[in-house]
Amino acid sequence: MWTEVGKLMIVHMLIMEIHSTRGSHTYTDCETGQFQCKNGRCIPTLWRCDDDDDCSDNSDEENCGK
Ligand SMILES: [Ca+2]
Repeated sequence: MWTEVGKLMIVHMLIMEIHSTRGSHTYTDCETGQFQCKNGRCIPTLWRCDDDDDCSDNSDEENCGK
């Protein structure tokens, strides 16, 4: 018979499970050396501020200190 604490533990474990399966590869995480566009795309940091719209939303050409 489940106690209230037991139920909470089960729910907690399920939530952690969902987090760990999602966490490995979300579109919000770029690898080291990559720049994340506002649309979530990852491009090499070298492509930032090169006067070319690599993000398709021009966010890699923003805040370039022009
Ligand atoms: Ca660019």
